[in-house]
Amino acid sequence: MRKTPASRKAAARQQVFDALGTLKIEIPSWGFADTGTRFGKFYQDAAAIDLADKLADAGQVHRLTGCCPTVAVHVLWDFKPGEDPAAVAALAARNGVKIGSINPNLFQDQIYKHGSFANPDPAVRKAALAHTLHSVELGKKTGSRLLSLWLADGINYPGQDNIAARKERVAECLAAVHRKLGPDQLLLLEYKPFEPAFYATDVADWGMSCIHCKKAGKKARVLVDTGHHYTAQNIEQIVAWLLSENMLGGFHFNDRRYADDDLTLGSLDPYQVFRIFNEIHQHAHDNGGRPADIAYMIDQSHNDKPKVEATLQTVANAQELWAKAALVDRDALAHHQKNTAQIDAEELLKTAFFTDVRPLIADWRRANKLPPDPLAAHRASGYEQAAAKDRAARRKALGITQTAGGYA
Ligand code: AFD
Ligand code: MN
Ligand code: MN
Repeated sequence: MRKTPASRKAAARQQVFDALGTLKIEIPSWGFADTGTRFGKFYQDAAAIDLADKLADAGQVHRLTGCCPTVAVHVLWDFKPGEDPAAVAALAARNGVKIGSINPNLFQDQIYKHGSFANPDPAVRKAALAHTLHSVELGKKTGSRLLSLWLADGINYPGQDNIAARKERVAECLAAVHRKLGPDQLLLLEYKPFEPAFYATDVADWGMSCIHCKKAGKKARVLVDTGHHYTAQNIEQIVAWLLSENMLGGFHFNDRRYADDDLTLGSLDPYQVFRIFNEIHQHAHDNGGRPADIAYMIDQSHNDKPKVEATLQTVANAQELWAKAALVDRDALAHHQKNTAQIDAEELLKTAFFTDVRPLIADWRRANKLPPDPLAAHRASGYEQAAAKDRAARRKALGITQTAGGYA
């Protein structure tokens, strides 16, 4: 039956509604606290001081967007020594959210100067493994499914260490972690081409992460941080390969211009994000409509933008590009691909990408009893001003003063 403009419009609306209903985006606790670059920090009165503030901010984002039910936590930045994980989970629940992925910290302690899992000193590897196993147990108590592991390990100079030996040290530790995972837990191994190491990072690309994950066991998957690629790299091709191998665990979303800049997702290159989401929708289409079991997590911490506003903006960007990618006519695309009609195929993607889905997203939000414009609703709520007043007063009472080098 010929499609009429009205039926096409109705179909697009349903596609967008269905797509938005499946997208859940995890927000990072560290996105709400003051942060900086190696050149310094610019403090914000409304920035979160402690985990309670971070969970309150996350609750505000989820209340306004309806699609951010979980919060990624950083073990050393969010949990005081001996803190009760069950109490943290209850605090999250009181803010309408849940604790999501657990991020061990294997890069700040002085012992990690020459790496953690890859360190030539067995005592350092033992300490790193102990912290990571503690993080696994913590995740079992917070009800977290994902252990999100980033190794900053690497060497800065040729000859500094035996590259293959470092690979085996990492593999041994990953296998030990994998053995301790709970029945429903997954280990996500993040890769990054450089920084803080500048000659050879131990888990530098998707291939290294994939090999480590396959060796570690069936509950290990690759974590793709969109900022962790060289400028020319085709990220959506990596995503298609990992999906095809059932090795894609999920994403850390951000955008970049030069390196791991942690800029707002879609702020520099929205078409790249659309192409990544297009591969995910294509994979679901090719697998009987079953969406891949992957985690969509934001990994941004803005030095300049207001924290909650920046998170709301990121979530809205992700929803918009996800909805656009859902509009690609997969049957027509397959037809053009079969006939190597490359211009028609490309134009099909561009038609979806240039479709303004914002009115449909606003309709979806209204249908789900959410504000049609979360950012405007946040600004009208007075949340930011109240948080700034409360937190500035608490910093003063705590004697926390902002200095050039950090809080004193
Ligand atoms: C830094 C690292 C990596 C990690 C994040 C949170 O580059 O992306 O996931 O910190 O620990 O951005
Ligand atoms: Mn990351
Ligand atoms: Mn990063």
